[in-house]
Amino acid sequence: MLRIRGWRIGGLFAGLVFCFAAASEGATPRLHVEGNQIKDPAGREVVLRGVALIDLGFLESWHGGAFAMIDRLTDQTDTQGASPGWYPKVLRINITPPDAVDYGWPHPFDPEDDAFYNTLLRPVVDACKSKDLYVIIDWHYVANTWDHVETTSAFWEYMAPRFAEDSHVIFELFNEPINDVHGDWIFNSNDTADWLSVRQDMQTWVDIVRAHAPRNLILVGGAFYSQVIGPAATYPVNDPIGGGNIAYVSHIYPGHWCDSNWSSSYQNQITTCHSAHPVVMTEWGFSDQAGSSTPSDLLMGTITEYGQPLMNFVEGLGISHTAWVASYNWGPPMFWNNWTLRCGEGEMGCFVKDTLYLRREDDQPGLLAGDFTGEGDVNMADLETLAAFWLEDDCLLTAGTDLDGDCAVDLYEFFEMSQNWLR
Ligand SMILES: [Ca+2]
Ligand SMILES: [Ca+2]
Ligand SMILES: [Ca+2]
Repeated sequence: MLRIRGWRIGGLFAGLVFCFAAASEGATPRLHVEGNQIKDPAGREVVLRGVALIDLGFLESWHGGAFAMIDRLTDQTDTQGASPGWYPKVLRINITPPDAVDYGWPHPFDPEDDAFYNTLLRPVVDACKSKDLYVIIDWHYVANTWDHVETTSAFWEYMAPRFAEDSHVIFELFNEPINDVHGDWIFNSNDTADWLSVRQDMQTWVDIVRAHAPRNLILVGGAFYSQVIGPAATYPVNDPIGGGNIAYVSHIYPGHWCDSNWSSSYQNQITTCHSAHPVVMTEWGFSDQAGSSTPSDLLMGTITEYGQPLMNFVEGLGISHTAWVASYNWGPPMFWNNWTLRCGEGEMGCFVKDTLYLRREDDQPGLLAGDFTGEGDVNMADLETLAAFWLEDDCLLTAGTDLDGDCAVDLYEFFEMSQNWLR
């Protein structure tokens, strides 16, 4: 009788151990800003690397499906290119505002209707969590911020409370502001005025987010399609509750990087901002056939001229990045229309996959000692886990809780946990 009971208890505990072990491996703890770096709860510098998706509703209904795409981009048996599998750490989810497209796309966001959230966005965000991925929720306007204050405020009023408890969710407030206030392009004395007009509206949205979600990392785009971010070094957005967990967004394409007259000016915007704040490059990408899918040479580039030197530049600064875009007909595309990767000197698909693989173990977030539940915090839930295994010394049972490899959960683990209590 006792043995049977012991078995049952053992089975129950073994199940718990599996649960905790899985949580520990799925390490997407909360990230925060210190100086110009993004850090994990233990204070380690973090660089997130990944891929940007097209509009979520479009992807789900017209582009092969969102979950199929997530599976494709995390397939560790995909041997295309020079790498044995996919290793992104972040996916950027484009949510295109309904009023930004001149005809309806499927699954539009509507603050009065929870269908988009319940049936698509929340399941996708949870699927990413289960795959150990951070998610950037990208409100994807390409516009003057002042034309879209109301809809953008409504979006963040809706999203911030719903994802406040998700340690793996990052908010990108407004993809590409334009805000060329004086109509004089950029790299002149009015750059600051352009940025300050962006900042005014970004401040509105930061304040909204922080009223509901005090701890999620926020990404703020710059003026002129997220290329003018230098003035943010001197005139940052204010975090109304302190903490300042705000990074600035840069988008750099071949037309910027390879422009012999202006390349250094674009780079200066990044290095100037980065001297004070973290920068995240949420879009970069290229194809030497870009002209066939887009009307502009902005996207025309190669690995040698653009892809590799750009990656060297951002990695040298510790800038996180997501490649645009996981598609076959949004550009520049990573795929052919049979979902094989575009590869070679003039294509980005294999280059992105191989870059993610090479860097897969660099600058990765980890858990705090004592965060047995893997959420990024050390609190009552972890104490309950510790108590459940207290003085247990069976290695099989304590695998997710024992910190010093002696199989026992005892004062050592209690002390380690107490050092990080409520961090
Ligand atoms: Ca201007
Ligand atoms: Ca925890
Ligand atoms: Ca131990």
